[in-house]
Amino acid sequence: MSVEPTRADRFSFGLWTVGWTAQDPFGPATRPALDAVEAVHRLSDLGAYGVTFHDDDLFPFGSPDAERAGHIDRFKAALADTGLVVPMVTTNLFSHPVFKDGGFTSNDRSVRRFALRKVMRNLDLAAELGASTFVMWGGREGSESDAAKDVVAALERFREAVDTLAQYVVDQGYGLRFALEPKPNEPRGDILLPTVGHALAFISSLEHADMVGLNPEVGHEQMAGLNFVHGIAQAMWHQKLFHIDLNGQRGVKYDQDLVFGHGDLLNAFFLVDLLEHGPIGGGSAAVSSGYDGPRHFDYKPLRTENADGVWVSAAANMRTYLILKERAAAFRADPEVKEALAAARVPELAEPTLAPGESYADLLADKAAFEDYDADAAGAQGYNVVRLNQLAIDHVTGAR
Ligand SMILES: [Mn+2]
Repeated sequence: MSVEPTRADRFSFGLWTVGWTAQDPFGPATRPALDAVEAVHRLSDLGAYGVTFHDDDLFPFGSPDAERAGHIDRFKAALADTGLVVPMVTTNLFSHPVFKDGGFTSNDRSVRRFALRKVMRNLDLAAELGASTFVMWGGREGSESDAAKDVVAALERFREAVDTLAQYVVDQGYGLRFALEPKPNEPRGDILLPTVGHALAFISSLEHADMVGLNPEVGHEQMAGLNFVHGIAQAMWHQKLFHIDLNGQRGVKYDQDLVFGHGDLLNAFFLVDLLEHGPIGGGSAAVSSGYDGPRHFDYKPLRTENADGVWVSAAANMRTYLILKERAAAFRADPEVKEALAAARVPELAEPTLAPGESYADLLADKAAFEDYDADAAGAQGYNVVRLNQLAIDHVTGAR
């Protein structure tokens, strides 16, 4: 088994991940700032294929045009030197105090107009760098008081923003799609579009719904106590898994941004299995295969680590993914797993409940389906789930 990452694995990292200097609400930075050019070279050396960024990661907020251009030129040169690509770009609408009540949904209309302009400028840069995905994480779009935010009006303004920006992308001829990133809370007490499900419903209301999908993050769903594998499966079923943020989280608490797999390892295993192999029981006509986008890590190196530890943690994300990928392949190939899947009736769920051409009238006429059905016998059967789950644990732990 090879757990050495290559470009073919399509691993990417945000500049803000390895570049996090580890200041938190209780203490200052524990590491020096990291230059974007060094980050590109180190990530390339470790086997990544791509790098992503917020505008403010690359040039400080409010940089004069000439300084901004200088930062972009240095970054482009590093990309050219290494061959790294920029699959995704995003805009910081959360750090500067101007955004403390939100960007697209600030109560102050002038802030909303400024936010749209900041994103449009960054869409130009994203297109210039060849990105295909533009992520929108609305970290400040929310409130701490139900008196201070008209949520219905805020959703209307959010929709106005996404519709306006999508029209801009269409008119400019940019090859970009948008990916909304749900999060339930932090930094706001409550954030709009808090989960994958909320965001999917919001997308269905958009003028350019076809251009807008999701960038779900492992920890963000798990902060809400939700099963990330279920969320990803539903996003895939809606054809809305445009991008993904991989990391680790241990239960319902603050956003930990741990290394991928360093939180809920079993959920990470089934996530990699789904992304690599598609639905375990065969899925549906709409979704029978996996995810072909970048494997993007959005994590924070622990505050305990020094600069060397940053690169150990970056490598750990990719190593964990590749180990789980190998374990998932072994799980799928194991004849005993195939037999256990059949015993648990998993593939049977892919079979339509009505036969081809069968109508509800035919179902009503089928006495075996109801009048003569032995519900007690069906209720007495076992579904053999524990044996199947233990086989997964045996594979994850290397016992098989
Ligand atoms: Mn996070």
